[in-house]
Amino acid sequence: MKPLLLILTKRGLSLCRFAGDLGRCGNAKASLSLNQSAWTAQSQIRRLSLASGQWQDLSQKAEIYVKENAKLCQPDNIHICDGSEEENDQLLELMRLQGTIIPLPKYDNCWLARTNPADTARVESKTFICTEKRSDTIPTPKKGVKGALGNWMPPQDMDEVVRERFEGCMRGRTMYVVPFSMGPVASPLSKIGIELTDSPYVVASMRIMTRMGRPVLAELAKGAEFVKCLHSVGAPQDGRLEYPSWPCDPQRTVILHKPQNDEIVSYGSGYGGNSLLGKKCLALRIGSTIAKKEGWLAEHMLILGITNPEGKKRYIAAAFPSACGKTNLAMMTPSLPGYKLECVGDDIAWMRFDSHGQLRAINPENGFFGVAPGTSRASNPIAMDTIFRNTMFTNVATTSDGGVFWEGMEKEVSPDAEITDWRGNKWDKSGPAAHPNSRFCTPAHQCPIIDPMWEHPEGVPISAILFGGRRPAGVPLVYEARDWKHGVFIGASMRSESTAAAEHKGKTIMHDPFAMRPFFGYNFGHYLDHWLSMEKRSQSLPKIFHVNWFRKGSQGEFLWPGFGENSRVLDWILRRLDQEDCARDTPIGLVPKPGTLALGGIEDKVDMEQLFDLPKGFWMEEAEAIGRYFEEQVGEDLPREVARQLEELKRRVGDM
Ligand code: OXD
Ligand code: MN
Repeated sequence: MKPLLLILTKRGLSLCRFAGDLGRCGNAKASLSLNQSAWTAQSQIRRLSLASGQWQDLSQKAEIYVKENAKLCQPDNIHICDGSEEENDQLLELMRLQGTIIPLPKYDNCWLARTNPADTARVESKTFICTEKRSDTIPTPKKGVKGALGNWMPPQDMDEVVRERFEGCMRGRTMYVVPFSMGPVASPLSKIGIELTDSPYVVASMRIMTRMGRPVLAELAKGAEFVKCLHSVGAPQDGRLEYPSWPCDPQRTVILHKPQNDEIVSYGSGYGGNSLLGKKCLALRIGSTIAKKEGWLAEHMLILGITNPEGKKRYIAAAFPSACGKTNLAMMTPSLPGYKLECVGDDIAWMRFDSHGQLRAINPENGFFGVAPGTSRASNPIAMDTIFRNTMFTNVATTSDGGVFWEGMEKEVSPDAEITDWRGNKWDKSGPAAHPNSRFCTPAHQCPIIDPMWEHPEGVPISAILFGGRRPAGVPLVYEARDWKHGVFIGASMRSESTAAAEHKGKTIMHDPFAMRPFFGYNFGHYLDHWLSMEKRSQSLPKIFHVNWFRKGSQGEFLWPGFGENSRVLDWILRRLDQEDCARDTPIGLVPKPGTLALGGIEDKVDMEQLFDLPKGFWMEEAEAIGRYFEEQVGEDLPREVARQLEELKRRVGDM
């Protein structure tokens, strides 16, 4: 019989068999609670023993997957997660004892995790797609140019990388088996995954971000296919954990995807984008390869519903690069009277045409993993009403009254409160209090404006698609694509100022086509073909627009107030969907005719001329930069139609 541990959870005393995890952690207090060597010896004998759940809970295929990987990783225990509240309480308590999380007593069931400072973002340079042929994964860049559209690894190298890192990597730890569904359980648009992980933080976060546990086990028992997701936070080769409460192995971190087998393997990082494998890895990288095969779209897009003052409701999907305000737009409070906005999702959209040719979207996620800094009552009051219950915060700062703090919350904390920075030190103001990529991980159903259709198994009908980014110069507030092909070109040409969501340093304008550059599961040229092919699937394609809330004036000031005022732009877009004659043609697309953007009340604050100015020099350079990017990065894989669109743009700009 395994040693049992009594753990005090918010539901009282509870029995726990997670002792192995406590043994592995460096928290002296926790380590005292068991005799580690006795435990390890015992675990050698009981390899593959279940600490929680039963083998019958898994389908035969799932059981084989778990056992094969348990043999490889050699955990002390296996725990099949049922997703219950009791299980969650025990995991939270375990993490509290390990020092991985601390409670935030100001709120209800909210926690803060502080990571190893070397593990705070997605690591794009260590993220690979494994296919036999390189050209299935990435276009061939021009000679002498480094490819920037993903990384490729041949399958045999992947096997070696996995063996090197995973053999015995879970010794002294529990392997959690996390059955999860991306999308409502049993929806025809949803996909199931099983994540094997040695991180209780990942389990607790997956419970928020996905539908996890019993209902998914029931689907598996019916024989449902699943995406295989193996994750370990790992440990450095010398075994020494610099931050025992946040084990990881930044030197050897690697995130691998094998689309041929619907398989994901992630080692060395506990940070969400690298470790919550349902999100970027499944829903976007593997998702996009499945979508290509099955004829649909897996996209880095928010989904919102907007009802105009006449009561007509439409749904819009929008692709912006990471940390460019997707969550803010998805939860926007419209400043225009009579408008109502509801949120379906803030990061990912799975979209397919139904039998009537209507594009329909689901949000495959179950929670929001939002960037905290910049979120405030002023910028996103709805998010602030969502996140102070049942939330896992990561790398935010704390206040002496038991709450959280980040840049943007200055007016929302007591002036007497002392602030502890994201590393756990008294904040000396020499750097940011919260890490710029600090996050909240919070259940979507808590959002006060969650759309009544957000879990509808068939998805919501999409009428418009928006592309956008942070463009301080040259790019107008809004413009409309001439048609679908032009819209695909606009998506392919997207550029944006870099942000803190990934490991980039400094601010530069980066190409980020479709906001998918870090998330393509296959060759971007083939992805463009796939988008172009959608034209064959429907007579009533959504209209495509480009928006830019971030244009700046000569003094560096934003020219557009943004946030709730963006409803004025959505209003114009909806009127375009209703065929209103409120657009005029320009070389880059259709922009609002003078006087047609609803500016009532803010006329004095915005300079429409500057906002919609199209400097010829800028657009010549922009077209050149896009052309160079296509030539250097996409080469022969660039669809002819996209090249033609670029030539058209150059011609029109040349005639300006
Ligand atoms: C995210 C990202 O975490 O895009 O959503 O980086
Ligand atoms: Mn994202």
